[in-house]
Amino acid sequence: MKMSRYFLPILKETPADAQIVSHRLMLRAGMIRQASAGIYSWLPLGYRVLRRIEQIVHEEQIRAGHHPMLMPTLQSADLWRESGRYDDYGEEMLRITDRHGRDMLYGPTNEELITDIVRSSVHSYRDLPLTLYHVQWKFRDEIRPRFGVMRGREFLMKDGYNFDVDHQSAIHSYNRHLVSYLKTYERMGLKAIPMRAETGPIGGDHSHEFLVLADTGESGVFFDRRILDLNLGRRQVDYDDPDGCARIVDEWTSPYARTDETHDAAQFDAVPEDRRMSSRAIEVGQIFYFGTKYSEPMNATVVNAEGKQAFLHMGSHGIGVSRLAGAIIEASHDERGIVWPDSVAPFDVGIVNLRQGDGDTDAASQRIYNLAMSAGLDPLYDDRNERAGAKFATMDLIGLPWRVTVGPKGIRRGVVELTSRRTGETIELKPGDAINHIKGLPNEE
Ligand code: P5A
Repeated sequence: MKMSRYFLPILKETPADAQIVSHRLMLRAGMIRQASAGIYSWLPLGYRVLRRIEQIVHEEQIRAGHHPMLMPTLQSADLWRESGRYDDYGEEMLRITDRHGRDMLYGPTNEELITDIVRSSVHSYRDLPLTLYHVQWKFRDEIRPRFGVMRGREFLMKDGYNFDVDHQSAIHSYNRHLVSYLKTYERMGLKAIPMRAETGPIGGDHSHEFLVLADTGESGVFFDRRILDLNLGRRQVDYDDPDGCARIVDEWTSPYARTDETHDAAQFDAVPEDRRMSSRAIEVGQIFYFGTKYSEPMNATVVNAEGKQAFLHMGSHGIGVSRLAGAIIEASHDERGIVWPDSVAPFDVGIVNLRQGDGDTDAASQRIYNLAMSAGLDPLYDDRNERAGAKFATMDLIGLPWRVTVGPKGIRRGVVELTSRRTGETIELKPGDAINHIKGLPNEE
């Protein structure tokens, strides 16, 4: 992408009403623009990040054996009356009446709709276990939307729903989700700690939230520092192995880790004092097991192995996809701007032409731009007629992992500068080697 043709509305001023750094940086970097309270448009740069986050979520869900699909944003109130949640959900639900006077709602979550789909076509235990999920916009009329995409009214969520024949099988589904979420957040460069949680309007009594430590987070958390050392890394997970998944879940849920809603001071005091930590944190996901809470009132059953009708055992599992864009920035920025982890960066590398209009520098910049693309990288080439300082400031603000700086002096010696956004380290390399370095490949001969 060439910056002269891109839509990147960078703000010079720091927006006065943005209280936290991720909100400020997303506005300044031209990632989002507020449409109305708690509702945002995703501009091209922000949309790239959102799509990359979504892609990681899809890959890890599919790896865990879950099936992507897409349900609508608007739902009929009738299904919610069946489950009994239409009245319970309260003012957070946006209720709409269509031209025929039918009650509709903008989905805040999809337990009812998916239960209706499954009950109409799954009738035997042989069709189970089954987990379906989608990534879709939700609406919750939050009383106090704030912090940009962190607490929006309209927000993008991955929500998945498991259907199992009994409790034991449903617990494996729960564990599979917990492990796949650990993997998902790790791939985004985040340390998200699973913590025992309350269940609120979703229901059930078995739930974990995933929390990313950040001073600006809305949750208070208490945990044993040991949990920070845990890492899945390259460990291969067999999602069809209930014992293997349960062992990983045990490993992550044994150290003390609770939000202020479930905190137990006596148990926390049993953790050695030098390991006791408390902090603020951002909730980036939550998983639930709620047994037959929806299947009973909605009469969703299958014939089990004994030939009897049995209510489906269910759980639901959510990742805050749009919130993650903000959470990643909270976890990874400096005084100059965003520092994207490679896996979610909107472009892989920024190319800065120090002397736009100079024949040789233009040609060299164009060459390295082509080279990056043929190497499978996604480059953003700053080909505008701007001062070097302004170009560097823009690149630092939008936080691409690498910057290649092309100037007339270097070109005469056949080299460009490669700078890491994270470490600030700069090295001189031949253009081809700069691209190899970004790709983690050795230099050419
Ligand atoms: C699980 C999936 C549910 O709704 N039903 C379907 C269950 N869970 S949840 O915890 O309420 O939401 C899942 C995740 O969505 C994000 N989230 C939000 N993100 C931005 N703005 C909001 N107002 C908002 N509300 C929830 C969170 O990351 C949450 O963990």
